[in-house]
Amino acid sequence: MKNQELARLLRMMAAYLEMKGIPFKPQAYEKAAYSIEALDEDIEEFAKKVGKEGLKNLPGVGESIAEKIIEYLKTGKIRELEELKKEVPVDIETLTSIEGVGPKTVYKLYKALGIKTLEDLEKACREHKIRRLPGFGPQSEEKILKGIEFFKKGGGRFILGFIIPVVEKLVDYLKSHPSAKKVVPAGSYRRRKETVGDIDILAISENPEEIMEHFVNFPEVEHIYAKGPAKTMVRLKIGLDVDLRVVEEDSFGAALAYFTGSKDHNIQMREIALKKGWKLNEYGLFDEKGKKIAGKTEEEIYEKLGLEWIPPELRENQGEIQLALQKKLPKLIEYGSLKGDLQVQTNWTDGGNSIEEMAEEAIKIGLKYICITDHTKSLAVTGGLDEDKLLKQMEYIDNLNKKYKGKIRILKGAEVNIQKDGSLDISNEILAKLDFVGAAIHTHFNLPKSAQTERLIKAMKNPFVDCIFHPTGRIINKRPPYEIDIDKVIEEAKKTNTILEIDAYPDRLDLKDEHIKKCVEKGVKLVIDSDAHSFLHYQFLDLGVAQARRGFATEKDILNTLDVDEFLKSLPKRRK
Ligand code: DGT
Ligand code: CA
Ligand code: CA
Ligand code: ZN
Repeated sequence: MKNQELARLLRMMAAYLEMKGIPFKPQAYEKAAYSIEALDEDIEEFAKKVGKEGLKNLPGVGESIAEKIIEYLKTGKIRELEELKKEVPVDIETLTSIEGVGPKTVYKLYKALGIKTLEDLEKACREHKIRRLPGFGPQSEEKILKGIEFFKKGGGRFILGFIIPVVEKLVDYLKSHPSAKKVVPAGSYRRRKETVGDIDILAISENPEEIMEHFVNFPEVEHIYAKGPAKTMVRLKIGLDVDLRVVEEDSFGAALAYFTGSKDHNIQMREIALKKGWKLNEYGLFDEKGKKIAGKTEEEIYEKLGLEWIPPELRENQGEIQLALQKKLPKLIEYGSLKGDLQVQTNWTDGGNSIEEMAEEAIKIGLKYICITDHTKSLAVTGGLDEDKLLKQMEYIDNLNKKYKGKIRILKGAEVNIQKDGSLDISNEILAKLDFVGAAIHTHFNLPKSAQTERLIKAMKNPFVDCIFHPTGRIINKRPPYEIDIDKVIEEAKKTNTILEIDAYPDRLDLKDEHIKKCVEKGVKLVIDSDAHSFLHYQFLDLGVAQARRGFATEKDILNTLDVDEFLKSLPKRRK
């Protein structure tokens, strides 16, 4: 599947165009990259089916980008990009992954110091060459170094939501082999961890050699590390490693439990077996005489050990084993159980689709309500709405609701920007007219911890703020969370009856699992939103559900499992 690779190239195009100071085009390339990444079918098949004109229906894709997509699918390259690369031969992708380093900075550094790679950049920082450049200083040099360290710590882990399509495709491909009896991904992928190191797949097959041969012939395989009938290891073109193991039917459950992990969970499980004088490994559960007493299914292993079966998302040794022993595991929120989405951007600001398009797709996938939450005026880069435009949008939505009556309810909302001092950039008088208000931090990420915490708390104290969006502000593999005292924030959310969001966008997943767990324990209400900037992004909602499950959340913790009227009534501090 070429989606991921193409998205990469389009992002590089965006970066080069931004470097050259070309207006608007970079944003279009970014949007197009997002669309293709989120497309749940192979771009090659999709392009064949819909043709150039059809490609233009994807958010961000116009005539010229559609042509480049077709060029890439034909030749594997984008000529214009090749030329740009020749002109400024830098590792634009890696360099711009560093927080605080944009394409224009990359260009300046290349011109002034010949910096082409991450190594060059790090060396120049350490030799204090950056601080001497005009427009830079010791502070920006420090910041770049910090960014490099953060980037390196991410250490080549892949963001779950971005690799799901290719893994699903691989699993389907393996299942299509006539000798495949069962094919199940295990490891961190099955636990739905926000990032994965590699993919571990288990299979049952009467003909291991044949299925391994089939595996290495998967078109996305780039390199074969090792190939044998029991285990084969490859690297995919996107850089992701995949292990396939063929195991006996009789020990499939034991293997699945073992390779699902986590390692810490496994160690605890083995301890429980040992205490009974038994043995647990990837082949089965064995009693004191060495007789196998379970192994075919995971369920029977947990049962024989006296535990409830534990959903994979919980297997991180975070208290799940004790609860399972007491048969007190929570009934986790189910996939597909969200009825609404409370954070949806549209082309009134930086989204790729109209309100109507967002509504119609929501209807198609079975949502009962969406809340339109465009950015507000102080976030100028997104074309944020001012009071007048918000009022206009409200009126517009009121009319649309007549059209969509019985199909979907569109709620009036906003993603209000929290300013440096914790005040909002839209007056309370206007906020009072909205159905639902989310507030979020998008600037001044570097305040000291106490000031940042106070800033967020001040916003929560506003009686018109229903929810804090993406409360910690992190971007996985790119930007660490801003410094806040999260326990204090959660406590204050409880006190002020403010909802906290689980933003399901793959590189946000913010709140993260451990914070969600704290909210659940404290009774702080949560919502799960896609943060959609395109109609294709609703599919991320289930990633948010996965994160919520990892945080022990049940249906009652997540307010958008309610019907719209119930939801509105439940808003903890609504002033009606
Ligand atoms: P990843 O790939 O870094 O995202 O994380 P995992 O959890 O997929 O880890 P991975 O791929 O190294 O191994 C897959 C599973 O195999 C892991 O979750 C638990 C099991 N496993 C691996 N090494 C050990 C070990 O030394 N002891 C035990 N008990 N289990 C292990
Ligand atoms: Ca793994
Ligand atoms: Ca592995
Ligand atoms: Zn935002």
